[in-house]
Amino acid sequence: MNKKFPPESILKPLDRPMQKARELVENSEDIKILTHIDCDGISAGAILSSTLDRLEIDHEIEFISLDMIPEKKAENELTILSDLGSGQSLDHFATSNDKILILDHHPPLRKMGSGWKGEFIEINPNYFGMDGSYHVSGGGMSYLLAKKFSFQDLSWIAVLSAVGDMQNSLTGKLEGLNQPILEDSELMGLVKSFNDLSIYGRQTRPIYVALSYFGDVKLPITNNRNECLFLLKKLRIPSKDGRNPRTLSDLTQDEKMRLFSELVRMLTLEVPRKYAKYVPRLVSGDCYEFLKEERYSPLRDAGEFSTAVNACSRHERADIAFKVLKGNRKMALKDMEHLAKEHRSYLARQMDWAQEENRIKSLQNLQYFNGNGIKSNVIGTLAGMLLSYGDWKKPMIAFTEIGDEKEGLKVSLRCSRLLAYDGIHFGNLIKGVANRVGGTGGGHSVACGAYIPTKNKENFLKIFNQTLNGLL
Ligand SMILES: [Mn+2]
Repeated sequence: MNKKFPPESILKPLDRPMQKARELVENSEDIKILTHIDCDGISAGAILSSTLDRLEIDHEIEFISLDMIPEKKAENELTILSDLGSGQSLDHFATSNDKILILDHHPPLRKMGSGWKGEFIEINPNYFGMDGSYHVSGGGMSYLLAKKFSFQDLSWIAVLSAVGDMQNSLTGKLEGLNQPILEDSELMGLVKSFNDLSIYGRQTRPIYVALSYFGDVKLPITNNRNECLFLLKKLRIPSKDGRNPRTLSDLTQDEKMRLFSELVRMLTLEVPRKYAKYVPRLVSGDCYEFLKEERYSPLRDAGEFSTAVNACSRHERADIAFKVLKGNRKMALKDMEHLAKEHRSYLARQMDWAQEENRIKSLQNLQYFNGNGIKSNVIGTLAGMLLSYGDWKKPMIAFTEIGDEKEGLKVSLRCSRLLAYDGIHFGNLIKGVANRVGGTGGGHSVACGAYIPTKNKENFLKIFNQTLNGLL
């Protein structure tokens, strides 16, 4: 492994604050964990809850979305907010006597150390010159606290949370504080990381199926399993081993090299020249295998595991993923697999509908579609899938009603990673555009979203389209 800094020097600035957090936790008898309801947040919750279990401290946990924070109050001796809290006003939340611990990595609203009276500790990597988007996740911050109690065996969950949070999305590897966390998990024999083809579905999808989902650039193999089989044959890569389909994880190093070179060749022919230098990054990157999970299980590969966790949260069953993360491999795992299956079939039905009668509309710099009635928490996933049927050179924007009797539209954007490699950060762009039409937004460079008033949809599209002039 390539180490730029000795891990100690990266961890150093967080040492004292984490020590204080440890003392705060140790001196509390009744703790509430409020954590974000996504893969990172659920992982953070699992790390904290496992830590408190072992310390035999009574606690409860709740998975919440950011818009629920205004309704929350501090009702326990200590409240821990994980993977959220830094970006929200908490003035309503606590009285001067409440004990609060924030372990977040999102851009902070408050200045470092600006708590109220009582015990208020906010630990955020952005205070120490680190980048919360790529250097450490909410789960990572929670793990650093667990590490203060010497629970290094929880480190694998922090690797999962970093992948779930797309912290490796720009360079294809985990960096910054994620690096020493990964090392802990490797030292414990829990994770193996290595460079591989970055094709999703490493353990569970037949290789020809996995290839057909390649969508960052539209290739002949995209959404065409026959072309994938043909390609494999041409490269002398058997798609089956006896009667069993082979997965990416079954391929030999030589086979992977042949496939890598061919994909690079195909992509280089297809992309505009300015993107050519990013092509290798599209098809290779580090992957993370959980060595205690069975081979071909959806829990073995960090990318696939994070999808399963997300499927739970999108169907309001964060509790199932939480149990699996805490070690329940019986009922909870069955429930998780069942949910993942339902999730896939729901998506397939919506995809069929979305592709009818050209529902994808195109403007000069973007494409969009109206997902009337599609559940708002899967609209982003769908936008990503639709991208491979549209024009990969433009972002795909999908709209649907927020639902739950709330007025307004949920907007989701997905784009090819090439656009992000070339320097566009759609999370920042969508934030600005949403603000201009009376909404809110944000997120990652290639996957982000917004909430806007329904009546301002056309205006949102118009401004977004203008904003992208000259950028694509
Ligand atoms: Mn996060």
